[in-house]
Amino acid sequence: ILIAFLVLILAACGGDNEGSGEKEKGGEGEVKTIRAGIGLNDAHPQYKGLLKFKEIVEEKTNGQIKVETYHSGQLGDDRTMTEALQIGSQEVVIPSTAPLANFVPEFSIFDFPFLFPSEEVADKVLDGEVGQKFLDQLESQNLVGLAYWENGFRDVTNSKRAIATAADFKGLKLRTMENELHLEAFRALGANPTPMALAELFTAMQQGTVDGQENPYATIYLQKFYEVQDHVSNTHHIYSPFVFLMSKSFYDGLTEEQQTIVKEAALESGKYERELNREANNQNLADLEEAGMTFTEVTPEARQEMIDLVQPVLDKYAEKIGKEKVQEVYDAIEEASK
Ligand code: KDG
Repeated sequence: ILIAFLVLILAACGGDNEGSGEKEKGGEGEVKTIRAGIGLNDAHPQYKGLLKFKEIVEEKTNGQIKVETYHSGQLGDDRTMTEALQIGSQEVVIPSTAPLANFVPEFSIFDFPFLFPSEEVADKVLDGEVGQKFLDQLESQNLVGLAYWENGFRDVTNSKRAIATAADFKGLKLRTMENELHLEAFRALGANPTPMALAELFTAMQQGTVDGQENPYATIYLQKFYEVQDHVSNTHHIYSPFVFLMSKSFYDGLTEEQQTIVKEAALESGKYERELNREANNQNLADLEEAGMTFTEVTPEARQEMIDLVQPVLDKYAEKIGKEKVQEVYDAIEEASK
C-alpha cells in the first residue's frame, strides 16, 4: 500500500512539473487575464454583451483565460483605454468608431451623418468585406479589431428647447464625443459643440455647462439623462458602431486555439449585444416620455435640410480620407440596401 501511495504521489508531481514547464513556455498552462473596459454603465446592453463574452471565453478555455469587466469609465474613457491597449496595460475596450478615428482616421467614414439607412444595412456592411478592411487597418496601431457591436442611431436631447428643424440647433451648447467630424458637423448645423468624456456628461448637464448631448435612446435612458434633460428628438443623425478591440501584443501571445476562441466569442456576444440594444432602443423612447421628457418629431423634410447643411463637411472628410474608400462604403451600403 505504501509503495502504491508513493507511486501515486510521484505521478502527481510529474504532472505538475509538466504543467509548470508549459507555464514557463507561456503555453496552455498559464492563466491569462483580460481586463475589459467600457464607458457606459452596467445597465447598458454593451455591458451585458461583455458579460456574455466573459462567460463564453472562460468556459471555452476552461478558465485558462479570465475576463475582468469594468464599466462606467472605471478604466478611463474610450481614448485612454485604447491607448492602454496600445502599450499593453489593458487587453480589451469596445469604443465607438468616433474616438477610434483619432487612431485610424478612416474610421470617420462610419460617423458620416445620415450614412446608414438602417441597423440591418449597417450589419451587412460592417460584418462584410468592407467592414473587415477597416478592422485590418487597426494592426498598424497595435490593435486587433475582433468584431463590430452596436451603439446605435444617435438622437439629440437638451434642456433649452424642442428641436424640430436645423434652425433649432442655433447656439445650443452640445457635448459630443472626441471626434473632429462630429464637432464640424454640429457647427455646420449652427450648434456650439464641445467634446467631453461620457463620465463627466451627467454633471455637466446638471450644472448647465452644456445644454445637451446626443446618444441613442438606450443610453439616454439607462444613464438617466432624463433627470437633467427636458427635450428629445428623433434626429437619428449618426449610426454609431462599436468596435471590439484587443491589444495586439496580448492577442499575439495567445495560442492559435485561444485566438479563435476570443474572436468567435467577440462575434457571438456581439450578436447578443445587438439584439438587446435594439430591444432597448425600441422600448426606451417610451420610457423617456414616461420619465417626463418631451418628444419632438423630426420630419423627413427637416432631416433633409440637416443633411444639406452637413454635406460640405462630408465632402471635406471624403477628400481627406480618400474618395475611393468612401465610395467603396457607399457602394456596399447600396448593395446591402437592395
Ligand atoms: O462604452 C462606450 C462609451 O465609452 C462611448 O463610446 C459611448 O456613445 C458614447 C458616448 O457618447 O460617449
